[in-house]
Amino acid sequence: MKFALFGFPKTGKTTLFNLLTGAEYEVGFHQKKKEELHLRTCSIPDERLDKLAELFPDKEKKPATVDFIDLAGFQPGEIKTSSYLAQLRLVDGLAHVVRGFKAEEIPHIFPEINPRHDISRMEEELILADLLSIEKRLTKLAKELRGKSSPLGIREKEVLEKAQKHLLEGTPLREIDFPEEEEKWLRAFSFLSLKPIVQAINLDETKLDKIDHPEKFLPRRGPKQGGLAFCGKIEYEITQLAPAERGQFLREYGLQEFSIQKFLRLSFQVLNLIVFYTVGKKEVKAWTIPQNTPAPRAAGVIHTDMEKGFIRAEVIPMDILLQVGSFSKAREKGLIHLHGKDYLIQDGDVVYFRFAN
Ligand SMILES: Nc1nc2c(ncn2[C@@H]2O[C@H](COP(=O)(O)OP(=O)(O)O)[C@@H](O)[C@H]2O)c(=O)[nH]1
Ligand SMILES: [Mg+2]
Repeated sequence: MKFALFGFPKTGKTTLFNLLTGAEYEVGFHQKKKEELHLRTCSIPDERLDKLAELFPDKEKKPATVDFIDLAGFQPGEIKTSSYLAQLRLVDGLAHVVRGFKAEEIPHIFPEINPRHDISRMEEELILADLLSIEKRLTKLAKELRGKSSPLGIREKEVLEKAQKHLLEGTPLREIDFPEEEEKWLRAFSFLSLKPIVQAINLDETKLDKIDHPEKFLPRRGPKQGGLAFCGKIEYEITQLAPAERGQFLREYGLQEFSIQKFLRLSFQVLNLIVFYTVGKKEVKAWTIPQNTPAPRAAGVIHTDMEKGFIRAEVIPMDILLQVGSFSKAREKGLIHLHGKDYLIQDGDVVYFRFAN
């Protein structure tokens, strides 16, 4: 799973990146080259994995991970430039960092501090980038289709025109319930407004009472989208304390959680993710996949060969395995089930994939 932190300049992108990943990049500093980015991989804390790993003390515990990238800020109208587009297209989810704090010495690009306005403005940017991609592709398609009969080309044109219509009405593609066949066409273009998005609002320290109600700052609500409010300044101060003291200070500010905890929960929601587990020769591992992933595709997350040569999946739900305490007991009791290629992996499944090389 990979998320890009992006947004207008001086909104707290690098501040949030540091809070989420434990990195210590300099903030308030303008990345000079647009291509320059920060990248960090974080382990996802997982109590079920901890329990599973206790059953296999000689194996290494490998949590699922999330990659974060932190991009340079961009001015309105700038997102279309290729260096941003290429980076944003690569990720599974977008995290729009939104300016909610006031500070005279840190000018904001818009006259007011208004998260709703800035979120709408950013949606327009994503929509505009997608419209440009569609226009380009339609122009090329028109040439390709001239004088030829290509059912696939015609279908592509229809799907793109449908998407274009929604975009022209100002609707991000993630809000449209496309049939699977159309969504497949669209996914191939990595449209920005189709990607799940978290809007992370960097609140003023005077607005801490709003931190549990990020939805108040969202101009629209929809699927594959969610809000998170944080206060970069205060959370940064807390991270400067000794680890043992941090929880207490967080609560003294009336805060329940660190941003990473909220972010991970929200990212699972907007990407519609579940976790499955594998127990290999040396490692006990957690993997994230979208809900309703068929077994072969889940195997492909581990290795493409396992997807190609998929034979069957041996599956036991985690809570049952923990109850009986070992694979051999589970096998004796007939609790491990064999599933074929149509089986949809469930959250908490412990899976052994049989495959042919
Ligand atoms: N007052 C205040 N300043 C902040 C907050 N979050 C970030 N800043 C400051 O805003 C400036 C820009 O932050 P940075 O994380 O580099 O923003 P970026 O340009 O979006 O990456 C820095 O000087 C930060 O210290 C906040 O919650 N409150
Ligand atoms: Mg930055």
